[in-house]
Amino acid sequence: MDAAGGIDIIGDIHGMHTRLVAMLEVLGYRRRAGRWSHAEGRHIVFVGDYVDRGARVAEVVELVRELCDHRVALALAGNHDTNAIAFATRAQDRAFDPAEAWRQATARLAAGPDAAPAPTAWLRPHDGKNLKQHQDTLRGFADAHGYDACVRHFMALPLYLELPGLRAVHAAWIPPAIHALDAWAAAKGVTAGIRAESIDEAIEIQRSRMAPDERHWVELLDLGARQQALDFAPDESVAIALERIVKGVEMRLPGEVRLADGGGHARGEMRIRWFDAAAGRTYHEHALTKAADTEKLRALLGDRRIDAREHSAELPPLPTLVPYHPHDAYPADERPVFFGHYALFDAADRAFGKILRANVACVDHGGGFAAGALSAYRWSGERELRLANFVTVDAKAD
Ligand SMILES: [Mn+2]
Repeated sequence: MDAAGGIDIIGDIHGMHTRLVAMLEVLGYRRRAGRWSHAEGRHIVFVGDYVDRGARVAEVVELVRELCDHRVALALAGNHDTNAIAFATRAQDRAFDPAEAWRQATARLAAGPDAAPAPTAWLRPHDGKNLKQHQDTLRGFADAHGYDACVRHFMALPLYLELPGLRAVHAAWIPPAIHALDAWAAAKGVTAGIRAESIDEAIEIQRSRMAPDERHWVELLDLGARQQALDFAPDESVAIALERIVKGVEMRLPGEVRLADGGGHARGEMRIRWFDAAAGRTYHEHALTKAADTEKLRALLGDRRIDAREHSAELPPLPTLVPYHPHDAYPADERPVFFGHYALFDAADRAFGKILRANVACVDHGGGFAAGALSAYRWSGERELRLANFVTVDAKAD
C-alpha cells in the first residue's frame, strides 16, 4: 500500500455535482484556504465519464480538475469523455474544433426536432442519438469557450492506471488492448496510460507526461480506420483497443434476443463479464448488465449455455466483440482491478454489481441516473475486496 494513505476509487459522475460534493464530504476530503486535502493523506482515482446526463457538467469538470491540480486526485478518461473528442472533430479534414461543434450542436438543439441537418460532418455525427446523449453537456456550458476547454482537457486524461497494488480503467482491463495502446503511443512519443510505484508518483507523471494530442486522437477515434482494420487484424487496431477499454466487451445474443441500451435502443449484443471465462456459463451468468436485463436473459434463454461455435474467432468480429475465450481473462491471483461504466444498480439488492470477484470491483452504480447512486470504493491496500468498503451517495439528482 501507498505509504501516504489509501485510495478512494470514485465511479462515473455524469454531471451530478451535488452527489460528487456529498461524496467528497463523506470520504473526508476538505477544501481549506483554497486547497483540497485529506487528513489521512488519502487520494482519489476517478474512473471517467464526467459528462452527459446531469446538468452541472461544467462544475463537475472544474471540481475534478481542481482536485487533480491540488495533487489529491488522478482522473481517467471514460467513453463519454472520448466521445466528446470525436463529437468535436470534423470528419472531412480531421480538424479538431470544439467551439464550432458546440455552436452548431447547440443551434440544432435550440431549433428542436425540425432542425436542419448539421452543416458539417463530424467524426461522431451530430445525429439524433448522439446529440441527445450529449445535450446536457452542450447546455451545461454557457459558451463555446467553456466547452472547448473541457474537451481539450479530456484529451490529456490517461486511459488506465497501474500501481503495484491495484489497476483502474473505465470499463475493461484487456491486456492485448492495453499493449496495443502502449505500442501505438510509444511510436508517437506519447503515453496512453500511467504505470507508477505509488499514487503520488502517478499524479506527478500525469502532470508531466506527453499525452496524445489532437492529431493522435484522430487515429484513436477514427471509425474508418477501425472498420478497415477489422478486415485483417482487429486486435492490432488502436481504435478497437480504445473501444474495448472504455466501452467494455460484448457478445452476440442468440436468435432474436434483444436488450435495450442506455438510450432505449434494441441491441443484439450483451455486455459480458470480461474478467471471467465464458466456457460452460449460461448467458445470464456471463452478462454484466443491470439486474432487470440479467433476469430477462434468464427468462428468455433459460440455462442455455454459451456455445463456443457461435462465438469463435472464425466469425467476422464486430468492433466491440471478442471471441469466446475458455480461460479467465483476469487471473484470480492478480492485484485488484476497479472500473466504472456499467451502471449496475438494483434498489432491492445493495450488494448487486459491486464485488464481482474477490479482486474485481465495479464502482459505477448509476451515479448519472436519478434512481442510481454515486459509488466509491475505499481501498487501503487489501488484495481481497470487501463490500463494507463501498460508499454510496444517492442524494437527489442535480
Ligand atoms: Mn461509460
